[in-house]
Amino acid sequence: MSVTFEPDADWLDWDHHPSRPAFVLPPGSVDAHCHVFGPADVFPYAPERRYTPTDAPKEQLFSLRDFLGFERNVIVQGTCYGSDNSALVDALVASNDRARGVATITPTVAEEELKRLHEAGVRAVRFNYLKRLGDTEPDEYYRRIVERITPLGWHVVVYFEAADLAERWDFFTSLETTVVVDHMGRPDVTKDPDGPEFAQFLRLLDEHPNVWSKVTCPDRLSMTGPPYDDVVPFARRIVERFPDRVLTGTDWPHPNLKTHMPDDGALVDFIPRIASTPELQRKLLVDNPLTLYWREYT
Ligand code: 0GY
Repeated sequence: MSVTFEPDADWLDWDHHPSRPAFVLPPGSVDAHCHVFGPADVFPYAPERRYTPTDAPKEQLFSLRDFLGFERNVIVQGTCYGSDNSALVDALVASNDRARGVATITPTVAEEELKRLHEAGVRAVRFNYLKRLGDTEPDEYYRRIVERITPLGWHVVVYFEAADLAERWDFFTSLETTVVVDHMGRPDVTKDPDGPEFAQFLRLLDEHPNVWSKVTCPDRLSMTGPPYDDVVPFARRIVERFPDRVLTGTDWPHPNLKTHMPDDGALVDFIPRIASTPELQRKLLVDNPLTLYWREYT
């Protein structure tokens, strides 16, 4: 029996006509945070999902990659798929080695399945701590997953709100794998980038050389809207202080946005505002993602 999926009534669809960016991405640039959704009739969403998106299939992702001037993608399993990584694996396999993946798994995942994910190009797992996206499990649950992935050389991606960092600090800092934080730990950008809240996040990276940050999603964090001036000082501080531990990406197709849908071309033009020299840009867009996701090329 096939199930049909209606996108949420307030769902904002992705921009089918992005502008061509003025910034020319350096050769080998990686869009290190994006998703694939659907087609829903081929890759059905998880019953426990918190949202139902519009289709955003791999063909569209790859054509956006080419249009914007990226060469590769890191595709992150969306929470609407739970731990069914089928759409992700399908996209990785179709990418001709030009995409790697961040999966969601459970501690009891079969060894064969882990092997299949690795062969398809998965190199990390993601732990989501945003309550609006799903239930959070006890630390022990995530530790069991870490035990499963460590032999494969995978790393951990964590997604949390700034207000939750203090509570999660001990767990995050106990991890021995590389730990990549999504979207700068979602700072409140109305606060002072030199104030105590953001200082706590900077301290996480200062004290723990295995912690990296994505400087993604100005559109999610901004209170002022495009061109996201209020996010620049936060992202810039991270890029300048930790140039070898930062990643960026489009976040296409931008799930769960409520105020506006960003223009992916404008998001590319945001990059030179936070990485102001060719060297910082090369590290952010090429060297760092290759180190984490295409280690064999570096
Ligand atoms: C993002 C952010 C969000 C959603 C997801 O997996 C997801 O469902 O990542 C969000 O709603 O903030 O990184 O795409």
